[in-house]
Amino acid sequence: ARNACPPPLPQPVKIPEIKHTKIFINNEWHTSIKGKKFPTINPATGVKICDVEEADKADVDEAVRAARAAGQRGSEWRLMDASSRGRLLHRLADLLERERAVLATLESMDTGKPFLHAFFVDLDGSIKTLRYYAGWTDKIHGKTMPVDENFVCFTKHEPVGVCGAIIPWNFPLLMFMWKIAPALACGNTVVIKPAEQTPLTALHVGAIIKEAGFPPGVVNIVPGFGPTAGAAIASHMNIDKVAFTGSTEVRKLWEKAQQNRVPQSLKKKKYKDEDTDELQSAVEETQKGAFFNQGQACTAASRIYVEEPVYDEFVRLSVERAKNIVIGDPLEPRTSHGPQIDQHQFDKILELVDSGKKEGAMLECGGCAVEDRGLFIHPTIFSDVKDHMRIAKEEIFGPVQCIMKFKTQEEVINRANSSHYGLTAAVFTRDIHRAMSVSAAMEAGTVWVNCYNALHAQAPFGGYKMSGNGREL
Ligand code: TXE
Repeated sequence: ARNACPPPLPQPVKIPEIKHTKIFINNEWHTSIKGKKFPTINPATGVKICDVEEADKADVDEAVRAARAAGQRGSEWRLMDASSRGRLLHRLADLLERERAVLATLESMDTGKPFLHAFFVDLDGSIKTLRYYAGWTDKIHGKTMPVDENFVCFTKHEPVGVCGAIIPWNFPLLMFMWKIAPALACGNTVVIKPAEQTPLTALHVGAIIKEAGFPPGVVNIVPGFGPTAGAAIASHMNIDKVAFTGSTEVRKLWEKAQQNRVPQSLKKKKYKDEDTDELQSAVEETQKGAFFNQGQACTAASRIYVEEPVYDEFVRLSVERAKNIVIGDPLEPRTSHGPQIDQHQFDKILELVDSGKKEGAMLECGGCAVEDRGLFIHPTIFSDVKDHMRIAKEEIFGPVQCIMKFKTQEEVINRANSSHYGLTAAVFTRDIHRAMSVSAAMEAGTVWVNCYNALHAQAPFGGYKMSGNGREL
């Protein structure tokens, strides 16, 4: 008989001292040229984890020089067989698997996200992204074209060159892999800046990039702040392409980048919902979509439209479920809800929650911070939300679900689309015609049907309108 015991849950590891806190250039660790450091804080406790070397423009210049040299014609990286590039990416994935518990622990400490989420979602996605792109390296083909007259004509895909990347704090490791894996698969070199709130997993990966055997300068990691290191990447004349994930405000950066013809991708959020007999499943999926990662997700299901006849029941079930969410120490396996990333985001979220109360939305649960617990916010549900309210229009980026009512399909399509954003949407229904017609009408880069946040390394990701240029993956 088979042993019915489930495998034991993975456990966080004890990390007595953070090993990698410096700038990573040319497979070596550097102190910052200006001699500056910045602290990284555990948002669950408010306690400093360690200081990290702070990269600024001069350090970015060094990193770009290293990346440029590593990608030169005749360099080890450029001469490497495409299939060998794939083997290196697989080797990096192997090492991520080996370091999985360490990386998930670091990610949990640095972001406040529950350890098991980090272990199963962030690490799984990171490893799969690497393996997917590892398989692409020798399958990037050009075309042959039957041009007129007696010629043979073909196209050949070449690396773009030095790719700059600027990433946010909500999925630090996963965003790191979304940026470097496709760039490396195509033979580019990279200068990447993790978010100032969350540099630790990126730097740990620096060490294993070296161990995996990537030549020096292929990946360079410059921890630092947006207006300094980030701006230096965005406007660098020796960087050929920039990928950015973050706020719309920093799109100023995009305009700058465009001046030196740099294509890039940005993203944001939006959401809608519909009638279903599987009400409970719709409640669960939408709520996971809203509260996952403490609502700090560009795909967050923050606006939910429910058809009138099932509205009250949907709200009731959502509140019941929200009240069972376990808030606590992110390193505890039972915890499913941790703190927000920092004071700034915490204040922004509570300010928006207050605006919801003032504008007359009905607060069903939550709506405040967890007493005596620093940056923790109770999962919050508003019903009777109107489209003109700030909570329905602005990106809250926190654990807040806004539930609205609708009558007709045409109406809900128009209302869902009346947003400047358009990253993801979802439709919940048993009616296949509805699923097809509503999803086709949604102005969103991804539309899920009867599920939410089903993201895969094999499918593209990106938005309509203000939610991005280009596609990732
Ligand atoms: O983002 P920033 P913040 C949204 C979310 C959140 C808001 C603000 O609504 O509440 O943005 O978050 C770098 N030149 N998202 O302030 O500032 C910065 O160092 C170059 C959605 O944290 O955009 C970091 O590495 N770079 C998002 C990255 O940009 C600059 C995830 C993101 O930080 C820069 C995060 C500059 N002038 C926030 N200024 C998503 N799409 O998932 C900052 N940066």
